[in-house]
Amino acid sequence: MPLSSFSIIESTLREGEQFSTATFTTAQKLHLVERLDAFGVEMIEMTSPCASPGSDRDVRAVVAARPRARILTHIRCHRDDAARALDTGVHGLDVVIGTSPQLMQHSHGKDIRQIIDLALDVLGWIRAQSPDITLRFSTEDTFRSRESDLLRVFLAVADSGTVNRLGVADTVGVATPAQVAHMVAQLVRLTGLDVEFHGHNDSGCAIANAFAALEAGATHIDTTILGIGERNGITPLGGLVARLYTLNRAYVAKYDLRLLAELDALIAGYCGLTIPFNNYVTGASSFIHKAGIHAKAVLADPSTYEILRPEDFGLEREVQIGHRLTGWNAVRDRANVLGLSLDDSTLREVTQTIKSRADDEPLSMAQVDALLHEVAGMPSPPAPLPQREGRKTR
Ligand code: HCA
Ligand code: CU
Repeated sequence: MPLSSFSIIESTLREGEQFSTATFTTAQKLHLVERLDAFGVEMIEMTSPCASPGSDRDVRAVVAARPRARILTHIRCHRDDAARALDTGVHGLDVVIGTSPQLMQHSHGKDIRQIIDLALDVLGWIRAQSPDITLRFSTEDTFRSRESDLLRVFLAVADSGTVNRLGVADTVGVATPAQVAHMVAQLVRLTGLDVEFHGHNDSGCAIANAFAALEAGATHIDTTILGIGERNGITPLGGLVARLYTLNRAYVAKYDLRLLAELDALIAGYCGLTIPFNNYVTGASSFIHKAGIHAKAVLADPSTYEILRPEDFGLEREVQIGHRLTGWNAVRDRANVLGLSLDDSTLREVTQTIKSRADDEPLSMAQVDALLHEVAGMPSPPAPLPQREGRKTR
């Protein structure tokens, strides 16, 4: 499958609700669905209606809002759960059952033969009730499951002809990209069905694993905004977008990337979080350039040190000047922005002044501006231009 035709299953309203500080109100869910629709995700996964009365009401409210994205709900492999989920009118069911020795022992107590029988029963029943619904079957804790067990389960399900998609889930964040690629490639080759990857981030591989899945032929990737989810979460929407964008912007051209910052801020607000400084794309320092050598090159051509163009995300870059690592090119650029004409030797001198003063404490942009006005023999402006610290370039 060409990388450009994958789909995002946005699971902030399911996996994301399992994040420690996430409890979304109905209004927040509806608003988020509306913004995810504007961004352009293909599918939105919601908490099972069996979880609580409010969860049931919210799935119905979201379906009734008729978003463009397909609404899925996530259920255990049970006929009762499936019946309740079907009753909400969702467009797709994501059915999951654990296959690792740990989950077979501590979660449902079934062996592989029983898992296969149950899966065939539940999936067959769902398909009989609803010939048109999108049906996915996944194995929880795929990467601690025995490969021979997985293949037995997946092949039996694929042969039953009931499902549209198979899912592999790195439930504990233990998989490596090579393991994910191996598993996904096998399923694609053996079943020809669509394959979804869901990856936790416990060991920091969630984005790399999602990408490996896509390269191996996966058709669907689960994400959440900011990567929220159980423990430290799953593949973040913004991180996946950044990974794909840097390879080829066309892979993510179908999404409105300028809404990423709004989505991240929305979920940070809902969950009482601060967006990490090193977050993909939307971290506070994602587009700040500091050292003199970097500043010089970025001012000449931003692509020298940027693989993501901030303007494609509705953001701005910033070149910091008032610090000890500054260089005279950045200072000259700032003087030009302020409309001050200073000769090269004056600029070099004032650069040295900034460096030695900044050895004690970095200068604010207002202080840099005041110094430049002073050496130019001009009165200082009342406020720094532009407003934020640093020189923003387009
Ligand atoms: C969980 C379940 C799950 C399910 C993923 C899937 C996981 O909450 O533990 O349905 O594919 O990580 O295994 O999120
Ligand atoms: Cu999960």
